[in-house]
Amino acid sequence: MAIYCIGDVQGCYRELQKLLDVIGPSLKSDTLWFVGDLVNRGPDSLAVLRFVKELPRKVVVLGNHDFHLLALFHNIIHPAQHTLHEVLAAADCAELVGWLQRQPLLHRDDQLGYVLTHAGIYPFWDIIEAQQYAAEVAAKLLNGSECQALLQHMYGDEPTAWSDELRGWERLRFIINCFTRMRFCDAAGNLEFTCQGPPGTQPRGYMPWFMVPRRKVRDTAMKIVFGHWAALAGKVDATDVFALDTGCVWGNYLTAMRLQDNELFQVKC
Ligand SMILES: [Mn+2]
Repeated sequence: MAIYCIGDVQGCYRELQKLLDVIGPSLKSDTLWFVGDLVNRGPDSLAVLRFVKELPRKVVVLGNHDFHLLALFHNIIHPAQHTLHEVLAAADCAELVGWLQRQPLLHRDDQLGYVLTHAGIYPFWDIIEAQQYAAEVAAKLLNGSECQALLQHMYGDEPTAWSDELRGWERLRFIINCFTRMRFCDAAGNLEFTCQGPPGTQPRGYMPWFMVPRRKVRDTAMKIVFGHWAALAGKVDATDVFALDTGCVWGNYLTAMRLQDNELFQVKC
């Protein structure tokens, strides 16, 4: 009854199947966790969605590309080009998107001592706060008209820092940005969204979110598994966070980690 946590799949269905061949999990008794960004950019988002949705034992958290699919489906955005046409044209699209929309932004397993989110946990939130804020967004996604409005208002980089006073769309936008887009943060809690490179390429004063001094969820019994940041290539200077996006969609690797012993499994794109 192992738990395998799998990095950003982004429509790379073939690599996902190869990875499962390498791991050899029992899909009936082992559990698969996905760090989010199941879809977009890769060649077969539809097959990934259908496969993961039907898994008997899985946990999925939402990533920015999953939100992108929700926004496309709900006619919020109309980009000139995107890679989700096949999903949107599928006969079971509404069912797949409806399922995706019911997935959380954070999953916590106390027994194993892991918390799963797409981009990480904002360094100035403790685990209780993080869970509460993730739940605020999830509640909106579950409600038809509020979901529509949320998707309309979620785009943007502002506000850059958290405040308990934040209300309305600003509050929810910041929460979504933390859980799905965060990489660099400064000591005052401002997020920086323009830099997508590895540590060292960010503007002065910023650091990876997991290196912020006095990060609240740190060195506790709760370790953080996340994806989103392919440029890290799985490397972090911290013993309590695990970066699983190894850039499969960019021609690199799809990675899984067995949570019980931190053993890594990888397949090349
Ligand atoms: Mn992402």
